[in-house]
Amino acid sequence: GVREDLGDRMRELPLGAVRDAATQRPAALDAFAALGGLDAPRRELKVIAEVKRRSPSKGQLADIVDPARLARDYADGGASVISVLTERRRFSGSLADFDAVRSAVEIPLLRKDFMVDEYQFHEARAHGADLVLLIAAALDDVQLKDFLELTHELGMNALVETHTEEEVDRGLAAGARILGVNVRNLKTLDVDRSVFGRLAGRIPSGPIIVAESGVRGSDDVAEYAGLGANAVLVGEALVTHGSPRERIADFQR
Ligand code: IGP
Repeated sequence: GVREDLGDRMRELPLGAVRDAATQRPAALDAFAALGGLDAPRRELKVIAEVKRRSPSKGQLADIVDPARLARDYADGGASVISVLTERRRFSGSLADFDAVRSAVEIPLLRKDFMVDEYQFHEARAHGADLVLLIAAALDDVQLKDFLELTHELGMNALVETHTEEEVDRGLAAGARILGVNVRNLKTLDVDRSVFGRLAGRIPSGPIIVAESGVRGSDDVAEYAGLGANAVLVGEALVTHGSPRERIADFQR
């Protein structure tokens, strides 16, 4: 359809044109505030619900026929932010999925992809993203700082993803306001939930702390919350569930 075409055409735009397209968009929504803002530790746990078709570890997770409908379900269930995978090769995501979700809900959206090039940040904003992913393991200190700055210049927030103590320190030094701890090792794909407590323990108060990956049910959510998570990012457990809306509500009880 039209949106798919737009997605494909946008990827072919030169940097100047995608930059212009980004400035035409209404301002980004405040994902930092949606996740509790400076008051995050005193607020109830927030859920970032992910539109995820496939994962490299498990293959196809769900046949998501209508990402817009899934996104509305997430929003109705009380998700504070929706994450949409746009990486195609390993996750079968696309900017067309992102566009479909953008036109369906009015809560902040995370463009979930491996962000390694300035182009992708303007492109994310041009598609209406409010939040982007910065994976500390994939970026050196200069890139981390520069991309964080660019993200903020574009009016967006960044989820700075970490998996080791060193990455947490680097994320903090770069000025991350939303710090994710991914309990899945992106190289081995192993999930080790104990990573969260270990890393969360060294994050000073200030940044919003997001526990990412491996949430199977409300027990995992409660455990992360008890260890200092302000939000959880959940994909598989939602897309493989018959009623994601109820599942999210469950997580927040
Ligand atoms: C969601 P899960 O186990 O609930 O499906 O995980 C999310 O954390 C995971 O998709 C993710 C990810 C990433 C995907 C975390 N960091 C980086 C791609 C790239």
